[in-house]
Amino acid sequence: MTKKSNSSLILPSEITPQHFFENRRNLMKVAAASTLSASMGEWFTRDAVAQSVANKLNSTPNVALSVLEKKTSYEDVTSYNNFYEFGMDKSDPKQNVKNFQTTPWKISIEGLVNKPRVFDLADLLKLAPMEERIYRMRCVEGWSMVIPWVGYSLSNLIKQVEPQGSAKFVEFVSLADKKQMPGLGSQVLSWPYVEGLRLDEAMHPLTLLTLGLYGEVLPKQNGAPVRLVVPWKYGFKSAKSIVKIRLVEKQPANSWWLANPGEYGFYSNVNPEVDHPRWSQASERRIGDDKGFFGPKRKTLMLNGYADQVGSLYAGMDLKKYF
Ligand SMILES: Nc1nc2c(c(=O)[nH]1)N[C@H]1C(S)=C(S)[C@@H](COP(=O)(O)O)O[C@H]1N2
Ligand SMILES: [Mo]
Repeated sequence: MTKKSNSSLILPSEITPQHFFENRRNLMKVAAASTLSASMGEWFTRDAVAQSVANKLNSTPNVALSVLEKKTSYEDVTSYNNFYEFGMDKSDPKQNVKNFQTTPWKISIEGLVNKPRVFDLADLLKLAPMEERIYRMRCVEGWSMVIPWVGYSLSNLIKQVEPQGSAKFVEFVSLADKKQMPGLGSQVLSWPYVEGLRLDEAMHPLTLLTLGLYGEVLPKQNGAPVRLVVPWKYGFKSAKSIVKIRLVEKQPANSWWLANPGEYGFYSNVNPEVDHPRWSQASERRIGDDKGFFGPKRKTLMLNGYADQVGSLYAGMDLKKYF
């Protein structure tokens, strides 16, 4: 297999942030199309270089925890988003995050822990070695992507605060700031956006505290500056722009379950055998590859293809009941 056909073998140092080249190309076009002198064009280009270096987030590939599938393009990953705080259309988040302030940022870890603590972004960046992990992502709506995330196992963070024996679940709370988030005016979900995991799910190595993608810090529309990624569950479990993590005894009431408990269960494990009440979950459309609404789809895999790694978390559970 050549390097080209197996994209997961590309080192992060070899990954060129597409947007940089996009920007560069666009700037060159602007420079060429207008009456700008060549030196003016170079000046703009240098600005784009400085910007791309500032956004860079170094990491080491974790090949063992990555899938060997073609990655979804940077363009699709960053322009086809669900982030209801910024609107309900897939294109809304990218358009509406412009004034979203993601630095400085604080995240409080509290609840049933011995050492509650507020971490700022600098603390998170040095808490554990940054890894690149290419994960398959599946939205409950029936589409999927393959995304090279950057971060480390959430367990690194949880261990820092020393969970107490009574802690059984973990609650994740996203920012809710009406001044910055135009979508909060909508009643589709109760705000702030809340998600939850069982403590053993949260401690599983695959559960990623995510700070970047494609070798750069998270774009705002993807949940900057820090989000969760849980690849064997439907996308909505992967809460964005998290400000609080609470260890609790009882199963949290997550926003989607509150909105419609019959349609969105607490577990929300990807499962082709358990349909959503209004549509089948047996197949999916890979964004960028399975073209068109009536085009071909691919089979959805049990636990999104992560059954070998996480299946034991659900041993003996009826997954139709605990959907
Ligand atoms: N706070 C918050 N987190 C969220 C959402 C949201 O609306 N608000 N949408 C979820 C859904 S439905 C999906 S599919 C993923 C999309 O993540 P991505 O845009 O980075 O692909 O984010 C999840 N996390
Ligand atoms: Mo989703």
